[in-house]
Amino acid sequence: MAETREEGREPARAAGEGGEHGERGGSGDAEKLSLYGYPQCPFCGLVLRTIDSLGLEIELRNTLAEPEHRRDLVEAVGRGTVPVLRIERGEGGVQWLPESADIVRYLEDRFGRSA
Ligand SMILES: N[C@@H](CCC(=O)N[C@@H](CS)C(=O)NCC(=O)O)C(=O)O
Repeated sequence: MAETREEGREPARAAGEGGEHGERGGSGDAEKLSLYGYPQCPFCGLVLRTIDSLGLEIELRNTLAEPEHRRDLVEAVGRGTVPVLRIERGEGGVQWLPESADIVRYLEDRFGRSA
């Protein structure tokens, strides 16, 4: 599993607010997910296909087209390599998950049919 970064606590927000993916699966722990990357990146493509096949709606924060998204990513993770999944938990913690294979595994474990 790739190293992940935890931010300090942030105010909790309702699942689904702002068009990002919200809670699914009935676990009760609302999460807001956003993907930092861009469609032309093959590793991002792997993640985007997984998102599609699982029928999820996760906001893509395009780090190529939107400099502020790349700036936020570098600030949080220390580098601009994508994809990175930003997981904002209902209780206020934020986790940044890099590495396409780890992101795919996380999404399949969390939202796959057997989840
Ligand atoms: N092992 C990484 C590789 C990711 C990767 O190489 N991403 C490229 C774009 S496809 C990138 O961000 N390169 C620019 C950089 O590393 O700053 C993964 O599977 O996610």
